[in-house]
Amino acid sequence: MLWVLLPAYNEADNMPPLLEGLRTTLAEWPGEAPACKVVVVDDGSSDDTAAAARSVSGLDTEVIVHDPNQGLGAAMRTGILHVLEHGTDDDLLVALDADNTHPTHLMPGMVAKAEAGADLVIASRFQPGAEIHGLDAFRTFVSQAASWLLRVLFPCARDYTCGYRCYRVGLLRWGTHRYGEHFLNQKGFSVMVDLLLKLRRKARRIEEVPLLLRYDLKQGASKMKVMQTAITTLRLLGRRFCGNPRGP
Ligand SMILES: Nc1nc2c(ncn2[C@@H]2O[C@H](COP(=O)(O)OP(=O)(O)O)[C@@H](O)[C@H]2O)c(=O)[nH]1
Ligand SMILES: [Mg+2]
Repeated sequence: MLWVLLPAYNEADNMPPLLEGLRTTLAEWPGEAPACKVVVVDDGSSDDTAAAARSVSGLDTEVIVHDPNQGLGAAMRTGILHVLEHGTDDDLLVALDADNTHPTHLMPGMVAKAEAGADLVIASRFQPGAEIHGLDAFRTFVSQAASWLLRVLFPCARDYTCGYRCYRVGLLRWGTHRYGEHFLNQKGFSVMVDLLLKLRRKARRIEEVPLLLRYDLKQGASKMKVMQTAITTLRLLGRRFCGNPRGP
């Protein structure tokens, strides 16, 4: 089973083209397409995100609606715990942004790497062949700086912050056993870095594929508050680097 997790906050405009793209990707999957369930975690959006997600036919889509705006980390937590409850350890979970900037046609390549033995596959902006369209210079610099810093402190990947990843469900289940209530305890965007730093302790193989980032297709503004995310993430790295791998 392939689970596709979409954390979404006010993505009504982006959801239909994204899900239509996913439907096409599944129809054109090389070889036999995996059975696929889509889980949208709508963070109590003030637009029609949930209705937009349900409007696309031909997919097995479940929409979980949160109380308004609990944050990206809370949405990832809800979605991952849902998959752990209903999925098996051999299933794969692909998480990606719901803003239609992460092309679904990268999924077959990511899934193929996972099926060949990778525990975690990252769609990476820093892998040769990656293309970035429409991201401003400041955001590009911040993600580049994060990559440099994290590669020095915790070498295990090149792109630590991109949300487009394929996880083996068994690896996520290990995370819940190892970290208990502290697994998935970040409320905001730092969830991505935190999840990778935690899972790297168990993942035997973390691999990356070149990301095609279509920021030019995004409708609406980014939900990320760059300075707040940078500060939260730096504080998190400080705690992790000073030897508190499990803690809050
Ligand atoms: N559920 C939920 N999703 C969020 C929240 N903030 C952002 N997201 C989603 O997280 C993903 C990343 O946010 P996005 O605006 O694309 O950030 P950017 O790609 O870094 O500019 C998108 O799918 C958003 O809809 C939130 O507070 N709750
Ligand atoms: Mg995005």
